[in-house]
Amino acid sequence: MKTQVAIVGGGPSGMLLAQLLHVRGIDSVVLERKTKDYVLSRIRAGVLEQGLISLMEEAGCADRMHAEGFTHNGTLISYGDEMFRVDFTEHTDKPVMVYGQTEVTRDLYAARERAGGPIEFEVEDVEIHGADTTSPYLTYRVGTQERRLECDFVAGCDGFHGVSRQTIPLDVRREYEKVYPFGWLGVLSETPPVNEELIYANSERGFALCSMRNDTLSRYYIQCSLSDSPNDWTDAAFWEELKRRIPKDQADKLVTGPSIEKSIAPLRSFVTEPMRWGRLFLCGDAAHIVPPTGAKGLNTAASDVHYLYNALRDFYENGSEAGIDGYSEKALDRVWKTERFSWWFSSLLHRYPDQSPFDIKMQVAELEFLRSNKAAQRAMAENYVGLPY
Ligand code: RFL
Ligand code: PHB
Repeated sequence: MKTQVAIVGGGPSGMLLAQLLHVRGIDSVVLERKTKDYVLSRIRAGVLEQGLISLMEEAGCADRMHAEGFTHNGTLISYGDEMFRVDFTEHTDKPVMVYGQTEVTRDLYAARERAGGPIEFEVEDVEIHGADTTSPYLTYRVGTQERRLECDFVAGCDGFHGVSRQTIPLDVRREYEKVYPFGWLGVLSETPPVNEELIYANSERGFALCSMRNDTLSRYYIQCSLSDSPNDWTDAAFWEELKRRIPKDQADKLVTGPSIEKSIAPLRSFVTEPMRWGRLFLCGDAAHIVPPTGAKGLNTAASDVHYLYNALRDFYENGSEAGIDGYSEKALDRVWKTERFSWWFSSLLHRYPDQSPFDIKMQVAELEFLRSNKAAQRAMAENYVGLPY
């Protein structure tokens, strides 16, 4: 089999890239390790920046998002019983949209199917060959069948545990990592959200986040120990703990109910450099991870897709290699800025095991500064709604 762009990974990065390329008449084949049902059962991100919204529009996949997504003009931040709001539109003119990653991915799959674009599911043993030549190819297995895919370019959109990053030789790759000493326990429940905007809560018992998918579906998170398992937490224990971490007036109106999904995510900051090796380009979680505080993971994946899609267009439409040559540098420049914001916002809101009373005073002072200082709010809002591409 032969294609122009081989895409490893059918998560949101891979599917968005495939659909954008399709709109411009550039062929791709997507290879996905799991089944479609499995990919669409993962509950992850919930907040979309304008950049991703625009890319979904350009990909022709934005109708349901615009009909069902919710525009949010600000967010709430609490510490103890204090709560304040950062207004995005006042400071940046840009809102964000609440629309689940699961739905984004579902819309992209539907578009791919309508377009008849090839996707191979349940592929195993994917190997990328000749990425440092002008004629790379992939080998992989589906069941007992060995297959080969020849291509001009490989997009490594296979997430943090994929093969693409590992294909870049160790003497070329530099990795930067920070592992946080806690995780997030997340619960999805068919209950109305406690508040119409998200609440990021710093409490002496640890961080909590009140988020949502729509008027009847809520998503809540609490900071937990890395040694916890979701089964250690009954629904009752989860609700009890959440209520203790958010302001009392919010806790009093929280509607609880059975969880329909419960999972624990570790928190990590990670970047690999460079994001390009020859004709292999890394996109999204394959190249970088942020802690979810600030909702930057999916959105940063989308900005990579933007740079790569435009670089490939420039190559196929104008014969220019400038975009592909500049891809890694451009993408990394924005990646490091979102790494900084996610790290800062995580540091502001979580309890750390080795935190001293002085460190806690610093968190409170920073929260009070943010509460009262318009310039600080503006900096926060600019990062939250998404830095320009
Ligand atoms: P994904 O989604 O991991 O998709 C990679 C795909 O590649 C497949 N794959 C392979 N396929 C073929 N061969 C192989 N060898 C393969 N190895 C892997 C996998 O099966 C998978 O389908 O990466 P992608 O596309 O780069 O997308 C990144 C986002 O999923 C991620 O950044 C976000 O979910 C992070 N994130 C959030 N981001 C936001 O922007 N806003 C949020 O509100 C937000 N909340 C979150 C989050 C992530 C969370 N977890 C669980 C880590 C909340 C949570 C709890
Ligand atoms: C979510 O709704 O899943 C969500 C929202 C905001 C975040 C992280 C996760 O910062």
